[in-house]
Amino acid sequence: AESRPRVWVSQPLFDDVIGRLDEYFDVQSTAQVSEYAAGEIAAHLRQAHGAVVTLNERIGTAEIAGAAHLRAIANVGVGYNNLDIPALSAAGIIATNTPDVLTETTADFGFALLMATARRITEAERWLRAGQWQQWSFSSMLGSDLHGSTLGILGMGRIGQGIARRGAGFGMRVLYHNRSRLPAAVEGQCQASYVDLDSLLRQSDHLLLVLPYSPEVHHLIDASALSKMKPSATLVNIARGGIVDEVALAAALAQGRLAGAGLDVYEGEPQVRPELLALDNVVLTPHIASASLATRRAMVTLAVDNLIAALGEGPQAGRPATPINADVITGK
Ligand code: 8YV
Repeated sequence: AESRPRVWVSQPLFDDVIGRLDEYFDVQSTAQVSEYAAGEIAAHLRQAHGAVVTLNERIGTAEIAGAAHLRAIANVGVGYNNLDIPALSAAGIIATNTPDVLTETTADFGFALLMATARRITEAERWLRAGQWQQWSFSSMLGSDLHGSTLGILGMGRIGQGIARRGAGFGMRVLYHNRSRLPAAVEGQCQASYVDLDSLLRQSDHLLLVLPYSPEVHHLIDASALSKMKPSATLVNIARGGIVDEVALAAALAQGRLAGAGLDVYEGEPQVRPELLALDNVVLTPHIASASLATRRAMVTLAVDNLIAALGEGPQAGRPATPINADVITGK
């Protein structure tokens, strides 16, 4: 029989969803969560026509060197800072991501992290479990309110808008900053007002980071930005760790210049800085904002459909639903 295109799946995802690739391709997948060296990724890609990857796999010039057959990479995740898009485009490789399907789940989690941080839920639970609840005290574990406060959203894409709608529902005043201002109709739907970054930092009682990572926003939230925030404010990051200078953040939290932080993402994840681990006023979760069962399944489903289409198969042949570098497809 004629040999079929080969697909590499970098991590264990959902076997039944990944199994749909078998109809068209020879699939090589792994049963174990794997951490790959660059050379190992390159070796897998050299054999492959397509790949399904996660944020754990960094793919750039070195990884695609010698990947003569590679035509498509389906990233499971909306953020794609793990991919060097210019390098993939230059090599004629289509890249796709998984927007939309994770928007509401991720916005829900942003709010969960905000509430846990503002109301000190995990801190209070640690205290209780440690047997320190000897008597009820009127003045212990006092947090800050969401209702009536100002919610700041940095990055007003799909997830940011989902968070804005939730904020309005909680009776918060919603401010946002974004590379570009949203159309008035969209601002109206989200009940959110545009402000410059400086005003966002100064006015927010609760600041959520929901912007895509790029080198331009590396350490955007540094010591100087943190110094503009209210000492009573909380900061929540569900975007990418590199947006925040964690050393400056830990110092601000330790010195009472910021009330609390909720972090789902880290500069060196899965490593978390000891300075952060040592603090009580920070809620730390392991990059799980999109991690509901239904949404994680929907992400893999979209990635699989994208790959099938990008490799010219199935009902959408040649037209993956959510390409990152659509110019590769159209040849423009
Ligand atoms: C994913 C994410 O878990 O979508 C993103 O950008 O960070 C998460 O939803 C991750 O990308 C999986 O690869």
